[in-house]
Amino acid sequence: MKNHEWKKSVVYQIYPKSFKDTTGNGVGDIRGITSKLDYINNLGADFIWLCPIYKSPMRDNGYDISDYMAINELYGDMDDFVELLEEAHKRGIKIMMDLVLNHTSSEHKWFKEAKSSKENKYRDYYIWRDKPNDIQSIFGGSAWAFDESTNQYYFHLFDKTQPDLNWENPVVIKEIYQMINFWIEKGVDGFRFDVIDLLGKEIDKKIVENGPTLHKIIHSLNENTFGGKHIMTVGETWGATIEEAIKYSDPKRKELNMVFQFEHITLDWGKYGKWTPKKITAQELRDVLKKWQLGLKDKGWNSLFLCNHDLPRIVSRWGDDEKYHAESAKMLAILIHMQQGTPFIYQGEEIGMTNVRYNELSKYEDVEIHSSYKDLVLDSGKMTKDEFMDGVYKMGRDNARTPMQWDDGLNAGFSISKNTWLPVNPNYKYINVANSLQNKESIFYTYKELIYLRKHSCYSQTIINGEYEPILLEYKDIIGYRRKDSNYNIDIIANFSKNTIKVDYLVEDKKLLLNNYKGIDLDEKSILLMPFQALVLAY
Ligand code: TEU
Repeated sequence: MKNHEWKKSVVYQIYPKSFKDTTGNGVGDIRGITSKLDYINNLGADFIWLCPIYKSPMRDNGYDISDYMAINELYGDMDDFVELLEEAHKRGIKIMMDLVLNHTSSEHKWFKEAKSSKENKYRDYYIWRDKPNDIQSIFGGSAWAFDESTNQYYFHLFDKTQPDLNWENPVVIKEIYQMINFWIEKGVDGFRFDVIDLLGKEIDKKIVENGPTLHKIIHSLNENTFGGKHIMTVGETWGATIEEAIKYSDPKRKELNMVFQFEHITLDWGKYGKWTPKKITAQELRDVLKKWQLGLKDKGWNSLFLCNHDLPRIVSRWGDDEKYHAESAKMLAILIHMQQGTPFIYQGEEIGMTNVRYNELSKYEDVEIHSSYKDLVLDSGKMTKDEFMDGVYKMGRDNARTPMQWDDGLNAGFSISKNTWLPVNPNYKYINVANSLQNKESIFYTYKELIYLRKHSCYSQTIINGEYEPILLEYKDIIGYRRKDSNYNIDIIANFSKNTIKVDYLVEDKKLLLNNYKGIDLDEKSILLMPFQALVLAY
């Protein structure tokens, strides 16, 4: 994208299956998204990241694509998509597609052909070996599946119904260019590239992430498709270091506009990764945020997020979804959004949607939950079922995928169907959009204000381009930082705990831009921060 426009954008992520159902089948759809564009416009986001809407057997809810150039019938058709694009554009909202280039569905024509015989012209679109090595699937178990009819193993880093494409095959790469250009011609405005860091892998050497050909592949993608066009690009990178992130996002290298990296959000992963979470401290989080803010300064570009469709709800995770629901949700929003980078808001985050708890494993839909259960509980016995369920409640992906809570009516206003594909979180009776819009003190209006400050206020330049400097380092539960340029200083002070903390800080005549409590308890030299209190002061 030109003119550094990605630096000014705020993205709203939509998981179509759970956003809004207009047909009454219990599953969200494209027309549902179109019907809610005014809501997104009201919030102030100017980009939508649309999770995959392509034809798919939906084993991984669209991250298993069986035709990159067709719309999933569950969600509608190409006319619906074009209408969504036009209606979004009318409102100044752009649409970013989610592209899964690492793998397809095993239902994709390419894979069906590839599997039919070793001589088939599509065979080399995928990765086949006579003997598997010990690379593990990200969803648990071996990354190799045996194909009986051709007597070889194919490689799949995710589910076995998601075979990895062979990025060493130039014909595959050409097909992908054509497909991306098809969407560019349709008028889309951006791409989020799923697990982009896996494309340059060298399987026989067991190199999976950040392989030797990765940046060459991305640079060529840029040159042959979106480069020089009005397209925003984001790369999902689980294993990026600062150095890697700069490679992706330094504009001079002509790769992508920004990375979407997870170092801060995996800080609380424990022995068995996400399934055994541990408590995060303010210091750990502050250090990682600081590392990325300073590390990418003037060299690369980061996205700012706490939630997405793969992560639990942040208010339940790092806040307190009962006693301090609104306070902690607002504090987390302020903490993340006032940094340098492009903010991403995941549907429902702006109203403080929380984790869900179904009492049966069978009620969960997510493929990752079930394959990890098989791996960690049934096959290896590393965890007991109870321990695993605890992990699911805290960290499972379905926490983020429950239907969007629009109002306190049937199925939270998501659908008129008797059953929704995933049960609605019972707290929709009070946590819902209608309530949030009515209550001027709601979490929604904090997000709205954060977007307004970034995009339209006199502090815009300071928030987008200003320097970053950590402050108040002597307080172990406080995360504080200053943004500054020649016009303004903006101090962000967040209490990342349930304790009340006295902080030596002079408020004087600084302008209070945001406060998630009604007032500030202060004297001449200090402020008394309430549990999860967050302040933004400018001067
Ligand atoms: O996610 C990549 C990914 O690695 C996640 O599966 C992640 O490891 C996991 O959720 C954390 O426990 C992307 C998509 O965002 C995800 O929805 C897909 O399932 C995955 O790729 C496969 O396409």
